Amino acid sequence: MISNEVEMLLNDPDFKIKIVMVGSPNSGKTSLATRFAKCEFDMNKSYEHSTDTSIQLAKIDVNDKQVTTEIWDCISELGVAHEEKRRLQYLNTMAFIICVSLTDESTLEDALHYWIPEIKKYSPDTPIVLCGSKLDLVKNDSSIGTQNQNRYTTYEHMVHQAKRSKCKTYVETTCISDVTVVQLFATAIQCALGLYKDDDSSKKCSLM
Ligand SMILES: Nc1nc2c(ncn2[C@@H]2O[C@H](COP(=O)(O)OP(=O)(O)OP(=O)(O)O)[C@@H](O)[C@H]2O)c(=O)[nH]1
Ligand SMILES: [Mg+2]
Repeated sequence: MISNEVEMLLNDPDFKIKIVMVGSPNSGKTSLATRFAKCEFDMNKSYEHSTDTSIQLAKIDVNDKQVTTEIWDCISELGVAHEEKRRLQYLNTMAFIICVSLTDESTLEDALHYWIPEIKKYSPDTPIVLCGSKLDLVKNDSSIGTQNQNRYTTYEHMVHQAKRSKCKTYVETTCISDVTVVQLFATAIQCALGLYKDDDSSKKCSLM
């Protein structure tokens, strides 16, 4: 059920949903944002580190109303000066996505010990979605992609880590197709609008 408050927001033509993505270098932020906003992903393109925060826009339908989502893809450098820049970029964020690469355990360590604490420090009440990226590159029960590496962590362990760190939920993604990427952003948007429930009832709101 959508509250009157959310209904009013959705009726406001200037309303934008601000989603901020953070995570360590090479954790897949830019690829996910671009896949969602532009439906583009080139697996053969070599990795290019983002040297500045960028914003991509995507139009989505929430309960038959078209709303703009702003996806902020934040710089991943650590250190005081970069944290200070990000602190300002976090203002008015409605939901965070923290990216962790399923091929690189250090990105999970960084999420637990750096990114989650940074967000909790500056935006303690804003919902966080923990995202495990590059699912196609790891061995999994499902049959997505090339799966040439072993996972360093199970899905269940990641769900546990997300709960323990007070993230709203955990979603696994691969940019090789739209499905999981749409699921990630749909979840983040539901969290942003206060519509996410950790059970089937959140699916009563129609999104996309
Ligand atoms: N196979 C595969 N490769 C991916 C996926 N997502 C990202 N990559 C690759 O991983 C590398 C890093 O992805 P980016 O999206 O640039 O990572 P980032 O988090 O923006 O990195 P920084 O800008 O350095 O913070 C790129 O070479 C991507 O092509 C995925 O789902 N599957
Ligand atoms: Mg990037």
